[in-house]
Amino acid sequence: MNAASVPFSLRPLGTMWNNTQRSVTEWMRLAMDQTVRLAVTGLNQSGKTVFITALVHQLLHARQDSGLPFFDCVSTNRFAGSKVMVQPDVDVSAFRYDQFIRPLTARHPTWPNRTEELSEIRLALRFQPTGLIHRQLSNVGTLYLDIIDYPGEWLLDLPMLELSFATWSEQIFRACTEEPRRTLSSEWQAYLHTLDLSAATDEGVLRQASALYTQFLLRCKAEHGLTLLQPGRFTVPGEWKETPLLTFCPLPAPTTGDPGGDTLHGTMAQRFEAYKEKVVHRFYKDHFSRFDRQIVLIDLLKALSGGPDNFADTRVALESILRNFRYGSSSALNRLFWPKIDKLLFVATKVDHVAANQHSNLERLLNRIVSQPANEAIFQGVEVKTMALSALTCTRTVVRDHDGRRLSFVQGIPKGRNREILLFPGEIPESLPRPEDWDANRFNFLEFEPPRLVDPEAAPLPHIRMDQALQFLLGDKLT
Ligand SMILES: Nc1nc2c(ncn2[C@@H]2O[C@H](COP(=O)(O)OP(=O)(O)O)[C@@H](O)[C@H]2O)c(=O)[nH]1
Ligand SMILES: [Mg+2]
Repeated sequence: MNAASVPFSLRPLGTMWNNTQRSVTEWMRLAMDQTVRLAVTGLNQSGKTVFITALVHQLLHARQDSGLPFFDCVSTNRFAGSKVMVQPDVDVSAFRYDQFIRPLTARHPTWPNRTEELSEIRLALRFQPTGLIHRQLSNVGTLYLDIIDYPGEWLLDLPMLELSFATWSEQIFRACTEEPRRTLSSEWQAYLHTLDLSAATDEGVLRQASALYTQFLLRCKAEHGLTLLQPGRFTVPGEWKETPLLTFCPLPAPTTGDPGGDTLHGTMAQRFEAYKEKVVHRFYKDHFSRFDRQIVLIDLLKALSGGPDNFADTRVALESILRNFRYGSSSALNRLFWPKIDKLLFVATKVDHVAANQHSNLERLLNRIVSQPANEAIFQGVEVKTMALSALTCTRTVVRDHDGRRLSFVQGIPKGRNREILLFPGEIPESLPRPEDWDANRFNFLEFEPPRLVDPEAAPLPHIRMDQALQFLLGDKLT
């Protein structure tokens, strides 16, 4: 007769105790398993998809000798492996790790396709705990890591929550008095001038006005690389594409008082409010408020290459995004956001575009740009770090003598070519660029093709400081 078939009351006392003890231990172990919801945000093309893909690849291939010396759990040989699990939310798109890693690790590697929606992936990380209590309960701990990828453009909508339709419209028209917005918005503005805003609502007119406004935003983005574009869903619509929620645009103040409900003006104002409530507010409630940790990716090199106007626009857009991290205690948004976030990491991405001796300057420039929101977050008790990293390193730094000077070059395959070249990418200012820096046309950082990896299954992806990012984001949960 085996133990399982012995009636409970007849089992030897020792077995009962063992079983009871095991189930309590198991229960406590389960209670100690933790989940971290890591939100990855950044403007379009800042490197989110590549970062998450590379991070998952690192975690799936992490071993003691895998080139993550600053990721303690791995370098001290306590990491027992990880696995992609079923994601927790059934109503969110899956982050398609398999689809993204395949082109990156192919024989002729290419960058993954663009993604423009919210998606998530869950990993289970197994590790040997160091804490005495934890170790007594179990030899293995599990950390569930949920990574959420979402477009930073959607964060640009947050300030709209606190604006009326009239104030928001005013802000947009003010921005359109300056170039290049003035020229790009002319067709949309000319159309508005033909309209009687107090006329009865006409869905066709609403659609045409919002289509012209959307076209204006898309041209700002495509032709000038501008990022401060509201509403964020007009350029990155996600699930709301072609719904009435995205069928409105800013309007001038009516000249004859409030034109009332069922007029063009009234309907646009109602849609603006509906957009705030159903799109923006819902996003914050369903997702934003549930994040534990946040990483903000910033492509500062692209912003520098874009010239002074582009750089200024990126800064304003970033400030707008980062304002989410500094709402005072009286704000409703503060209550949505602050209760949970305990770590915030600002990252300058694609640092492999420049030589190794420029990394510290890039980090200083990043520090300068995010200093205010970083300080606010620190004041609110959040642990904040800034770093320059590359999720997938595509170049090597090569030091050569040139005209009697020792210069640092980078060697890699520029985007669109198929042969390596050696180039001098120039220097990064350690603080905000001065007018003479712009005049000298100093910033023109090339993009590169992904590296050709010999055996991506055997070796983890080449990176710069991903281990430090992992340590900051997860290290304390893996002890
Ligand atoms: N050299 C280099 N380029 C990168 C890296 N990460 C992203 N990129 C480039 O940036 C582009 C946009 O990256 P992606 O992750 O799709 O941006 P997302 O729009 O924020 O998801 C890619 O197609 C690459 O050209 C990196 O670590 N190193
Ligand atoms: Mg993406």
